This record gives sequence, structure tokens and C-alpha cells, in this order.
Amino acid sequence: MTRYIDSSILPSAITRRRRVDRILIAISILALILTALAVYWQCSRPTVDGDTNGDGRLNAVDLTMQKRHLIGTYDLTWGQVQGADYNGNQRIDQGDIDHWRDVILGRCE
Ligand SMILES: [Ca+2]
Ligand SMILES: [Ca+2]
Repeated sequence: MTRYIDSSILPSAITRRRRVDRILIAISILALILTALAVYWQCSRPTVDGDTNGDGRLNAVDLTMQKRHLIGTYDLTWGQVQGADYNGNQRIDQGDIDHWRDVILGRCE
């Protein structure tokens, strides 16, 4: 049995495949660079006590996340719980939330 290959299609198919491969490689490299930048940015930010969402600031957003975690409508990671656990009892409770609220309001440090 003899197979015939249309030689006019083959080079363009290979060229197209190489072009797609180059685009995929470029996207992969870009994703790797963006991931490295995100890790660097996250690690280089100052750590702020009570900062639950990791934006480097303590504010009402953090309190909302903590309150929602307390009533069971939002799950925090273990690291977030540790960061928000002011009284050191390994969980977020009303005492933690009251403390961070007072810090935000300038009632305590
Ligand atoms: Ca925050
Ligand atoms: Ca606590």
C-alpha cells in the first residue's frame, strides 16, 4: 500500500505547530515570571499583626473576614488564623476581633 502525503500542506502544518509551541513556551515563561514576582511581592511586604487578607494593612476587611470565620460563613487558612489569633488560643474568637477593632480605632497598639 502506498501512502501519499500532500507535500504542500506538510510544511505549513509544521510551521503552524512550531508557532503554537513557541507561543505556549512564551506563555509558560510569562506565567513563571509572574508567579515569581507575586511570591517576591508577597514575601517582601511587611508583616502586620491581624492582617488576615495579606494586603499588608489591618482594616475593616480583615475584621470582616475574621467575623465571618467566627460565625462559620468563611474559611480562613491556618496561617490566616494564626495571624489573627491575638490571644494565642489557636482559634479566632470575639476577644481577637475586639482587640483588632480597638487597634484599628486607635484605642490600643
Ligand atoms: Ca488586611
Ligand atoms: Ca484567639
